[in-house]
Amino acid sequence: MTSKLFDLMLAQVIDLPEAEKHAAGAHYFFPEQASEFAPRIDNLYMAIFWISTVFFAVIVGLMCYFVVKYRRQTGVRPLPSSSHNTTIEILWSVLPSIILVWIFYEGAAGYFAMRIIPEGAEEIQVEASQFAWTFTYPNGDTTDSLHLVQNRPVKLILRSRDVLHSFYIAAFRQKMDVVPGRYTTAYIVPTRIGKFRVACTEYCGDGHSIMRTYCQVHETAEARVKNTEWKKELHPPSINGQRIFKIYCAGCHNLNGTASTGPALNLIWGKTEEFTDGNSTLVDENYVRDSIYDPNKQIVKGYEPKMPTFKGKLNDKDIDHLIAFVKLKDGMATLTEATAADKPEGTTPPATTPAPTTTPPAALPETKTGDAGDK
Ligand code: HEC
Ligand SMILES: [Cu+2]
Repeated sequence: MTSKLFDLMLAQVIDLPEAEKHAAGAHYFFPEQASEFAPRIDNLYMAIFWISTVFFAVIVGLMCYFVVKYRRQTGVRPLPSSSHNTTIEILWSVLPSIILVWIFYEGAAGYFAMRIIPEGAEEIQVEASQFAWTFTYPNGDTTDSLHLVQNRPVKLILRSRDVLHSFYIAAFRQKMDVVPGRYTTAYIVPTRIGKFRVACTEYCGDGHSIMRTYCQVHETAEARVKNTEWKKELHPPSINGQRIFKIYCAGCHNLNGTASTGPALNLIWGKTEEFTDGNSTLVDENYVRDSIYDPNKQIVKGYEPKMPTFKGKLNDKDIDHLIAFVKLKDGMATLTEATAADKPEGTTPPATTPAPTTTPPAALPETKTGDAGDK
């Protein structure tokens, strides 16, 4: 029993990707700095650490010194303590304020740099489940370890299949909750080639400690294509989304900019949508998901609450696919398998046997076109 436990612990240590062992650029507090944000975060951390250390030493040092120097002694009469010293009071208010404002500024600016994700970042879907990670790339292929390209910005779109997890790559200083029922996002610019450990940092069940994998950063996109074990997917998510759209949504939504029972879906991505209750929201992954599962929570201005919920009919994956389709905006109307396969990266070589275009999406029940809406 004990030896088994010991073996298990040993396995956890030995199992480390090689990067963690050589850890070039690692600091005695931190693992290697492998992303654009890492130096900034570490520098702020060290600055706060040293500011605290210096103040601690000065304050506690002086205190000890004074305790000894001004201890009660026979024959010495205590002086009345001075009630006021403007210079000192201004100094000890202004100086710490400047330091605190600087710490706040650095923290806020660093936070925004990580949260405001520039357009054009490669989008990778991350699915957490007890107790594994699945990564889906823009062409639909998946892997169970994360594969990135050096210096290429990535937007991770995370969701959970079951309970709360947390996605953590220490070498990138990136950590994000993965919450069931919604999407969260994280932004990474990997700067070093190598393998880095990925862990779940939210206790998620008895297999929590084995919920780990690695992230490999490749030198070029070509190297990534070649050196990664892909689980091939026949179609990119947008093509799957298009099929679901034709079956369930086309009865009420156009793709040519004109309103039908519902708004034209090619116009919505990235726009700020106004609702009948006077609120408004940016159309992002979570908004589209909510619109499909809980359509009557907020009604788009100018429309009636006629959309049925698709809870139970469409699963998380279907929603991912629909979102990929909606993101094409005006490309929605003209999407064909040929245009979808036209990936800049060419992460998948064209399938040798083209799929028959009539195959229904595997995740969906057999449904006749048009029976979803009741107009
Ligand atoms: C029975 C008709 C009907 C069907 C079927 C339908 N919708 Fe809707 N949808 C609407 C209406 C009406 C609205 C506007 C009112 C509202 O906000 O619910 C809407 C709103 C939306 C919105 C918000 C649009 C915006 O401008 O902010 C999205 C996204 C959406 N639908 C997606 C879908 C998807 C995806 C499907 C297929 C899975 C679908 N709808 C199926 C009628 C429908
Ligand atoms: Cu987990």
